[in-house]
Amino acid sequence: MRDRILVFLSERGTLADPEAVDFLLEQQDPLAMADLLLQSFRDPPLVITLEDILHAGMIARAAAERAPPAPAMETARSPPPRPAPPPPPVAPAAFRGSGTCAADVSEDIKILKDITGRSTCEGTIDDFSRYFRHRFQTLSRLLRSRPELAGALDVYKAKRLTRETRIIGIVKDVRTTKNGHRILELEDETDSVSVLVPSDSGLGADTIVDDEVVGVGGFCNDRGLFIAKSINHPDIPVSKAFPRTAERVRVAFMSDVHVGSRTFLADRWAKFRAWACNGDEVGRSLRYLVLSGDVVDGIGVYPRQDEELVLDDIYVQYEAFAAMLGELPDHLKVILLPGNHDAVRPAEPQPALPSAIQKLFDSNVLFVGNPCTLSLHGVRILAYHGRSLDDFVSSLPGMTYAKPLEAMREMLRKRHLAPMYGGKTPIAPEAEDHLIIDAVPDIFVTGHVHAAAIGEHRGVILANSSTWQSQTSYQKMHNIEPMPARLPVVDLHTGEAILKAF
Ligand code: D5M
Ligand code: FE
Ligand code: ZN
Repeated sequence: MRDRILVFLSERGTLADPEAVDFLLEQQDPLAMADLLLQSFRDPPLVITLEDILHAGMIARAAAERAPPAPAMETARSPPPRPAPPPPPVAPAAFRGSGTCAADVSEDIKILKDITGRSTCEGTIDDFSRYFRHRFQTLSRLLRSRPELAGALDVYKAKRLTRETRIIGIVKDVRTTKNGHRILELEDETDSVSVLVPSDSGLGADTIVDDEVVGVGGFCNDRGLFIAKSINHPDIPVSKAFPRTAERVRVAFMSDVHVGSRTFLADRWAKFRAWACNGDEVGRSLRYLVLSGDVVDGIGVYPRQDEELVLDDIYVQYEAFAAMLGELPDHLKVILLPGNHDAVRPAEPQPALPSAIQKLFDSNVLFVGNPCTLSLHGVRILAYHGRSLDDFVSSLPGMTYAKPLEAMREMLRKRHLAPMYGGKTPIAPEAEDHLIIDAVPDIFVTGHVHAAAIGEHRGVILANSSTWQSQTSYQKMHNIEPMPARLPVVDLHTGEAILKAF
């Protein structure tokens, strides 16, 4: 059946990634579902992802809700309207096999990378130049290890040659000319050069943002302009396999609980608590809960926030959240990182919450910084609140708050969580750039945008971890539609991911 689906799609000019095919295979009639799915796209993507399927389901549902009731009788001449395709289910809601009882499995957590206790920066000019030097050196080393960029030259040298060469640099500026060509200002430690990415070069779809490190192949023309023929991002070079754990326990990802806000969804949380305490086999197999920031709404985070708070004391907010976590089963280990609403410096990397707040919680909660790389039974998890998603959405056409996985894929391609400096994401110029994705994670999770999605990029499982807050007045003003009370859960044995709704 897998082959039949692939042939069916390729005959219609598209492909599907393995997760999307798995999803279709789980449906009652996979080919009919694939057909409906293709009908739902105005422009089918080159490769259909699981996220595309979930998105198509949401659109179909919204359209069905908006559709006027069907007329009682059709006139003889008008053809009957085509029935709207039934929406595919929102996401796989169940694992294929059953899990181990979490209470029987001992904890295995290693913190692999975290700024907490190691911050050195004071924000001086020296700090900034050292920070960017570290970013350039680390990512250019990664790029240089790719066969496409072997023998890359210094910019100073490449500018003085007319033959084809390869260079690596940090993008200081990117702009589009009125003819649709793009011009990058590329800089390394020796010199800088203007790079022309011609509109007809086939590189039009390549996403380039300020301050990322890229490799470019091409040649310098007689006016000193470097004409690009190829562009390389560090990316995840080859699709990787998931490292199976011996025990079949699961990890859930949550963020943006926003306790203290009027819009916190207490009823949905109660459903989650009931499920975690005496729910199904997935609930019983849940060993870890990674909380990726914005656990409380905070104080003074945005103008006139006090009008939207029911708890206006930061300690009372954390106390309330600590009590909520205290009601979850003892065998559920919580790993908590801060977000932009939490009581710690907003500049990233953010250290763990201060001890005055930590002591409000019981010992089942492990406090880490944002971002944090940790290992659970050998499975490497990169958790990041996701503030830079704002910068991706505001600077790249095609990126939306509803589809955060696209921006997350760009982060992996650029091997950086927040490449754009000086946007909405405040960055502290630490001695090392902690926002570089140096080791390849097995699971990459973000929150912040209050969406809910699971997907994949070159073998890395992606998740965006929803929210427990309904639409705020700010989000209403900006047309941001949240997807609250969803819980991505990943099986650490198989790497399967599901999205549970409450
Ligand atoms: O962010 C929740 C969502 O709302 C996220 O998609 C960003 C958006 N948001 C919130 N405040 C702002 C501002 N000031 N600018 C741009 N986008 C914003 P949260 O961090 O939970 O408030
Ligand atoms: Fe949030
Ligand atoms: Zn946030």
